[in-house]
Amino acid sequence: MQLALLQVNEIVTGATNFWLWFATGGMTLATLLFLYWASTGQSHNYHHYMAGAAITLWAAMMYIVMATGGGIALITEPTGETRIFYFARYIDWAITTPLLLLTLAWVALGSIGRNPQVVLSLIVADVAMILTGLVSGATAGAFKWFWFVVSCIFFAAVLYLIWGPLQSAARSGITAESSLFFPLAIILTVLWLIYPVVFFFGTEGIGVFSIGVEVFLFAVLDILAKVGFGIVLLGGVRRITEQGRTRAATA
Ligand code: RET
Repeated sequence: MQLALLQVNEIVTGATNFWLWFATGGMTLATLLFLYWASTGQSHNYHHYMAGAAITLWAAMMYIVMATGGGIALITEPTGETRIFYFARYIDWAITTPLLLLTLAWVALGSIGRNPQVVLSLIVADVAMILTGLVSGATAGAFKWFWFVVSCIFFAAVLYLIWGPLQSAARSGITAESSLFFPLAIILTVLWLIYPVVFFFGTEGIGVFSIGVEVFLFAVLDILAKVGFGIVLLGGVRRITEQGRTRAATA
């Protein structure tokens, strides 16, 4: 146990820590940017900006937890090997992924009230995906694969709801922002599909990647999936409002 703790200290103070602080900085800067956009943007876009800022703020807090050595559990595998498990990630994702889906649903539907069943199903399937993923990562031994498969099934349900009902709502063009749906849904789908791959090859899975590589990959993915996605969404919403205003002024 003592040895395991010493090893943990050594691993967590190297490049791993750099990437955890890097992500903290990226998320904090993005929060400031989104809040600035909220204060200078049109009030009817306020919910988009505030959701964007809430997502990056929550992620920044969870990254601080991890960068300061918290949010870790040591899992001892049946082989006797001990691995570090960053459960704080899942506290991040359990809050931020439903919010990301909510922003996509707003773009497609305008308001949740237009199709509350789809939004609720999306959020339930998504939270179930994250929580069963957490159980998978925290499980020692082969049974973790059972939870991995369950999590993937919930993920398939999330993708089905995005590309089924949300897509058809976006196609009918009920919202001014519906043209943003396709780029956003594609970015989201591509990036989100990489998460289970990193998990599979990482320390929770078959262990091809070291903890350092895994922390780096999740940091890059988290920044793209929250900050990159947020910039495309909020920049798009801003542009569409400007175009609407110019059109109104010249009409
Ligand atoms: C896990 C492992 C188990 C199987 C599946 C997973 C999917 C995770 C996803 C996470 C997305 C996170 C985002 C975070 C922040 O922006 C839990 C890795 C399917 C899709 C987008």
